[in-house]
Amino acid sequence: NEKDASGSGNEGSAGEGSSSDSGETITWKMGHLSNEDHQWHKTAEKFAELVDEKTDGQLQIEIYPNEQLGSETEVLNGIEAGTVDMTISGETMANWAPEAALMAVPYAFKGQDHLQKVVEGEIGGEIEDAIKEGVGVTPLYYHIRAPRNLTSNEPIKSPEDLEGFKMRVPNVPLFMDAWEAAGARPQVMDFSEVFTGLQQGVIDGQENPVDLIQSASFNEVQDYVNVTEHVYSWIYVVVGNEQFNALSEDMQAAVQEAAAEAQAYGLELYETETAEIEQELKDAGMEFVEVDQEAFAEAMKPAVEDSLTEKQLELFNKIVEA
Ligand code: 2Q2
Repeated sequence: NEKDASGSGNEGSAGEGSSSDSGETITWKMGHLSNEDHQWHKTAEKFAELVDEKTDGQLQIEIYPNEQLGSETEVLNGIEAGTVDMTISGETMANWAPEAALMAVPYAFKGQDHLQKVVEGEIGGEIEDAIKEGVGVTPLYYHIRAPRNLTSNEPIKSPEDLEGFKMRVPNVPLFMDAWEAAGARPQVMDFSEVFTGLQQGVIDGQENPVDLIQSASFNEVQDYVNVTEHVYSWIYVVVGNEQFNALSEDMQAAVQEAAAEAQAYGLELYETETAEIEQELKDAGMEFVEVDQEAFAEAMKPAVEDSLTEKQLELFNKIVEA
């Protein structure tokens, strides 16, 4: 956790200052981890277009895919330092806002409908507030995500098959705990390093939704998608609070309008593309393996309960009951 409390200003930011009424152009730099063909990138491009239109060109958004501006954690730190303005982030933000862990608790959501109800409801609002305060960024819109699945070069059907299995997880403490409890040997690694890690045998596997498996070409170095569906989650597109608050009210409204439209566009892509991606991964030679999901859920449960603080557990129970 590299982020400290020293709130540096917006100096040196890609955003060229706060005088948004003077007709000056402001530029926001956005760094994220997927490739250019991924739904997050295409949606971000749509968002940039809409923002350009709705602000008469006064706010420009430059998008850098593939962790070109650094890992998810580095970019979050960069937003605070003012060297970058926007990113796409979810449960990694739990390192600054514990409530964000609830976005991706293993086996907490019963599926997409349950998830959507939570995001759109009171609990989602609570998590957004916590992110604003703890991370210093404002969620603009979100993407629903396909469930996370474990990839490997040997089929993994139950937790017993995880013995000695070295795997990568993102910078999310709960994921470390959950996979350790299930019997694997997890380690934190930046997304852009995972392909090489798999190729060189530093790790045996990783876990992600099908779209990111495709985005990072993991099919070239992994044979199996074990359908653990251990995490249903969503992810936010965020901008630094300072950058957002520096805009005039009109421009803020324009950004929010663009964000709502981008979100609808992203959902459409998610709904049309997810099954296609699964088929493309199969065509590329990946085998989808049915697993004992109950056994994984059971194995991870104690870690989930131990790892969550009392406050997080409260929110967790609200989610389960939603
Ligand atoms: O595996 C990853 O790196 C991505 O799926 C995401 O970054 C991950 O879900 C979280 O770190 C999101 O905050």
